[in-house]
Amino acid sequence: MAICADLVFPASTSALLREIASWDGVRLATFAQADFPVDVVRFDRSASPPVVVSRARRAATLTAFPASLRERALQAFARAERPRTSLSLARGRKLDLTRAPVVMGVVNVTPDSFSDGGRYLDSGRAVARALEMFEAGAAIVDVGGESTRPANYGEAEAIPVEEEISRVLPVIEGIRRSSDRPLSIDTRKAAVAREAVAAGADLVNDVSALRYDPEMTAEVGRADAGLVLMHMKGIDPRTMQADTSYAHPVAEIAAELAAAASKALDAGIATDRIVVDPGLGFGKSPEGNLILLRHLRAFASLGFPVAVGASRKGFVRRFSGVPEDSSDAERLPGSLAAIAAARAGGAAIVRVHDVVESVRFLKMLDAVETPAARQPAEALTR
Ligand code: HH2
Repeated sequence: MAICADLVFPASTSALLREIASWDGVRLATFAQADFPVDVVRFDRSASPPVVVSRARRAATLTAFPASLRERALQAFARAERPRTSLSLARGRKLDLTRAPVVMGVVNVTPDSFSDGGRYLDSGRAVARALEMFEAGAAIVDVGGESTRPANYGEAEAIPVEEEISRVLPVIEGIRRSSDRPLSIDTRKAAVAREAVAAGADLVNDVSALRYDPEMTAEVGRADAGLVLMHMKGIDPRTMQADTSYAHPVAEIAAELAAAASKALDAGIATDRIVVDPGLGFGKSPEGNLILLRHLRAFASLGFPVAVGASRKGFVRRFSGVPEDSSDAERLPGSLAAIAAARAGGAAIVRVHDVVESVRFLKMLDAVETPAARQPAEALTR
């Protein structure tokens, strides 16, 4: 089954529309301030120009288009607006997404991850860290045994599959002795995914979107696990930053994610098990990451929940104005700002290192946006 990559880009200001126009050649001159907010529907593999629709007058505007375009646009709107209330995981479990975005805590059992490398190589410490994250409000914890950092942090060491398994397995088993909360395994390798799911992982987070290991698709299908398809330019983190140019950043990345999702569906992985992730920092320029965050909403048109990982990444450091050798604490304000952007763009999952702070940050945003009548009484009297 082919997933359609026609995308709806909501544009609430003329500056946003101008940015979209710079990729697509939308004729801006035809738009007055009164037309905002608008939606731009960009048709994948289509010679026709993008369709720009005033949101307030959507139905009337669409009837003016030829039937074939109207039908595709309506389907893209329907996919973009479809509520995603849960994600199906292994063993019949579910990740509740009704209060999205939920927090995915990161535990890297590696000596060399760019931000927490070496801290949780000891399995006891990694287990304790994961349990602390659940305690602090993480909905899921992502355990990884291989660094996929870009080369500017020093080339990540390619590690044999046995080594990766020996790092993550005791951690997953250790967590499972104390908790049955949702667990994810961050790996590109089918053998690691198999062992991790057998030990209790519920979701496979593949940063190569099924392109690194030819066995991975069948493995996830067999395991009936959830699957995060993350976009990376190429399949090698060591060279992914060599060329970060895209003809149309959002559309190109979305088309590759659509192809990966089609491959998963063809292998029998159900729609309600799949999450897509634009892969911030994985073959993206600093500005490219901002474009992806700014237009994140468009990825919802693929019809799956969207995950975003900006935590402590290089572009966050750069744009929040902290030095290259900055501490975790110095990177935190930028990481929280990226969470706010991901939330505004409809993200279902935010992948973070600082769970306590991220959960509190999201709680505060929720409180501000929740009318008093719907706030818990306890919060109102404090
Ligand atoms: N980022 C990293 C690793 N895995 N998975 C998803 N779905 N999305 C991401 O953005 C993502 C990811 C890189 O961060 P980290 O795990 O902290 O670093 P390293 O790869 O050096 O271990």
